Amino acid sequence: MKGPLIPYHSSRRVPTKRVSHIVRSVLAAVLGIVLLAWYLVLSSSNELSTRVSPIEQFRRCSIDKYLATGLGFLESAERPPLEEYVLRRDDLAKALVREGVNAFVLEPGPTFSYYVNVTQPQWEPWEAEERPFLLVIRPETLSNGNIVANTSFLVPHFEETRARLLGMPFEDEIHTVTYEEHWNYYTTLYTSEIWGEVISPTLMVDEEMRDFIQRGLGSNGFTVFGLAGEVEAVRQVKTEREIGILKAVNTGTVEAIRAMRQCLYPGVTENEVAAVLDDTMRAAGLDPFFDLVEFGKSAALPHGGYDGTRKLEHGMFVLVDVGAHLYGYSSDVSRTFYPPFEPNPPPATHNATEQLKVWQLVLDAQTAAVKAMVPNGTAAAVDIAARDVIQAAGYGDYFTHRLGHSIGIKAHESPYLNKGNLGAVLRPGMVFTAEPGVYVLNEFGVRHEDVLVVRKDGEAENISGGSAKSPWKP
Ligand SMILES: *[C@@H]1O[C@H](CO)[C@@H](O)[C@H](O)[C@H]1NC(C)=O
Ligand SMILES: *[C@@H]1O[C@H](CO)[C@@H](O)[C@H](O)[C@H]1NC(C)=O
Ligand SMILES: *[C@@H]1O[C@H](CO)[C@@H](O)[C@H](O)[C@H]1NC(C)=O
Ligand SMILES: *[C@@H]1O[C@H](CO)[C@@H](O)[C@H](O)[C@H]1NC(C)=O
Ligand SMILES: CC(=O)N[C@H]1CO[C@H](CO)[C@@H](O)[C@@H]1O
Repeated sequence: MKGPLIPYHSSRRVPTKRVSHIVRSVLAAVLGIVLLAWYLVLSSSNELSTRVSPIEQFRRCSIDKYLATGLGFLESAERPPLEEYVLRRDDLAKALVREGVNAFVLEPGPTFSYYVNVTQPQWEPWEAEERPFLLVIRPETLSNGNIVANTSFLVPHFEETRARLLGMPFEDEIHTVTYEEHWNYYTTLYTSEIWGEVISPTLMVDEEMRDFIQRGLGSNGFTVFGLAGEVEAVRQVKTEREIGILKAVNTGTVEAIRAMRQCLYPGVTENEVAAVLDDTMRAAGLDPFFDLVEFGKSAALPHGGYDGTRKLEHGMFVLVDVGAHLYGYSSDVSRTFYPPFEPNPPPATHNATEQLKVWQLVLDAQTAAVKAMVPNGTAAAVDIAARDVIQAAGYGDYFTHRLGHSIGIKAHESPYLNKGNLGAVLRPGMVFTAEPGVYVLNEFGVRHEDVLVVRKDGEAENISGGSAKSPWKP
């Protein structure tokens, strides 16, 4: 068919047939290029996926297994609302009345964050400040007889606005007592109107209050007492909201270990396992802050000491002790187990008889400790219950540390479970780790660490995902 000619300029006259031919060639070329590019991309990504390093496969496997649990443990956690902070301060006010002191005074740190939700780095992003920023909580008896907290802050004048901008959990504006830098700020606090009729106020200070501030208060009219009794007990006894967060973060940490374990392979190093375990926890929004991974004889040192380059081999126990944060609360759990490639039972060449015996012994000791974790029992009795089991089996000298500690905002909080702590009496709502261990130098180490809540009736409640079942089911 003869198409119309392009009129007007002869040099531009090209027959349609030729046009469509050119278009077709161009299209074919473009298509060819696209196909080639597509092929190249596909083949290079194939090549990439076959080139994924063992460590990267390990990481993906661990995170996938963790996510496959559905992360249901997160459901028990919610950020403490404003009412929770009001409740904590009012409980403190009642404790101050019982202890007969006029105020509790503290500076930024974990206890400060417990009462007013500001962490030390939030107030002091560079370093601990030499200018005191003090939280002063006084009990006040209302006309109906209720005792509530009345809170003030001692703050440098130029920092007053910054203190208000912290948005601390109070129903009303915060009350401040301000000082200029050339003043004696202890006298400023002493002469402030907050003491009303009280002539010579008595203060209880937090255990983390720095010495120069304690002495400053003590030599400027106040009588200063160290943290003790009912005041200390306020933060030791956890609310159900706190227990909900502790349960989520501790169960989530154990579940991460369980997921990671299924992906272990011979030759991986301790440091690589720690990095993958950290990434696994991050996949659930947990924020790891320590991670101890020890293979074989590394685990004979309870807090590590080797450089983390030992490679995983058949017949080795893996000991993991790890902690993470969620909503400002800590986890701290340990598991000792075999990698998935260790046959059950292990072959005779793996010399596992003693390891297996000790694994069960440490679990029995943990179970005995949990049974002793009852209201009105002592911290010492819990430690002794576990220690007796290990001693009776002839391993007493190999259980070289205390049984455990309380846990909350900090991983290690008072009361501490050691056999000398006869003065600390357990109360419902206290949360403890139970972490007996046996360490045979240059051979191996075993530790099982769970987190438990002392309950009013019955056995302490495991809030770390249930205790270990076997070296293959940690
Ligand atoms: C406590 O602080 C956190 C982090 O800054 C914040 O997300 C949360 O809303 C605060 N809680 C209250 C009750 O103000
Ligand atoms: C807190 O104490 C101050 C000083 O004694 C007083 O003026 C104020 O009314 C008290 N606040 C409350 C809410 O009771
Ligand atoms: C087997 O393990 C024990 C400790 O559990 C150790 O004393 C012994 O030397 C080991 N034997 C061999 C052959 O490795
Ligand atoms: C613990 O001791 C207190 C005070 O002595 C007592 O009131 C309470 O009933 C005791 N609780 C248990 C569970 O024994
Ligand atoms: C649910 C569960 O497994 N609870 C356990 C928590 O850990 C302690 C200590 O081993 C056990 O005694 C509980 O049975």
